[in-house]
Amino acid sequence: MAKRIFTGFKLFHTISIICQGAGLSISGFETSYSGKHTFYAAENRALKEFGFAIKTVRSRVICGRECSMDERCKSFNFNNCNNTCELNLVTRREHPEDFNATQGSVYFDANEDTPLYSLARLAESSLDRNTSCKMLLDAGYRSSGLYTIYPEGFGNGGLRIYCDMETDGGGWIVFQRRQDGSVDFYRNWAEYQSGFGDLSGEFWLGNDNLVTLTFDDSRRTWELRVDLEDWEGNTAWAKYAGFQISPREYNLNIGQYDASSTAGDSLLGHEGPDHFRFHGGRPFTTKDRDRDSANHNCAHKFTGAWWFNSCWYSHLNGQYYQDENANSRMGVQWYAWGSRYYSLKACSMKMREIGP
Ligand SMILES: [Ca+2]
Repeated sequence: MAKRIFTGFKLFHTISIICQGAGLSISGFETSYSGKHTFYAAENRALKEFGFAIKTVRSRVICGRECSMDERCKSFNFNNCNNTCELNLVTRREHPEDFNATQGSVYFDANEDTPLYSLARLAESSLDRNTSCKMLLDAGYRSSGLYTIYPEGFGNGGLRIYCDMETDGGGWIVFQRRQDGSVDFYRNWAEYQSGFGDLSGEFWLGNDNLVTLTFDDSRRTWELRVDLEDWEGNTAWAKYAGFQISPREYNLNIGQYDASSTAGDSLLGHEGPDHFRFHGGRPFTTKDRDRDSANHNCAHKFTGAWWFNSCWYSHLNGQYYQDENANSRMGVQWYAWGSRYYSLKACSMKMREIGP
């Protein structure tokens, strides 16, 4: 591939803030010159490193015509400030790592999904101060892994997190993971409060962090997703429309269960004889702090920690076994998946920002 043929452009580094708001509302336009082309726009974006021609033109429409006249041109960047038109050899889908947030630039190609990647407003500071995995994803980061985010309440150091950028559209902050039993989850209140484990492996992000993310910043709302895997390699998931952990007792506040989920609902609960085992609204219980509704301590009895009721329909912080631990209630459990006692091979819990 002809990668990085032309790397001399420094054009977009000098755009001033004056250009803000200059974006037009066109999200797609047609230009015809030896055939018909339709281009779709992503505002405040540019594909870097693959330009093969640059010129100054009167408008984005002219720039589109220039692109459609040259068969090498697969996409282009138009700069609202100085009317420069940069023609590219590739598209953002081929090189997502070079598709960057760029103030005042508009990126065009023939893909009708492209307008979804527009950045409506782009404060200078937000370029490297994203506050969630969803914002990182929208800014062009497509690889799952470790990132630092800067949400309100975490100060200049930010919060180190693992972003899942692949599952269900990506943009998820992972806050719990089990996969091999390498980390002990039978821990006390203070440890669950601050978090423990290894963000790249097994871990709990920490109840105080969950409160700061979901409760303290009331402008933001979150959805919750749980991913499960059994010992035969089957997977399932469950999703909830809301997710918030409240301060002090760390109650689990969750919204509606997504009926298209494959794992069944083992959190929110329902009317009926089993309602006392569900978790919606319940405070958190650890071996040294009993907030469950049983006359004993459920965390102690099941060697874990959870939003126990009396006691559980799920217990993803239960003791890890190297097999399904058949027919036992001990283990990493999600009862609704097949309505059975079964200790899972792997699971993760993640949250994603909803809305703008
Ligand atoms: Ca109790």
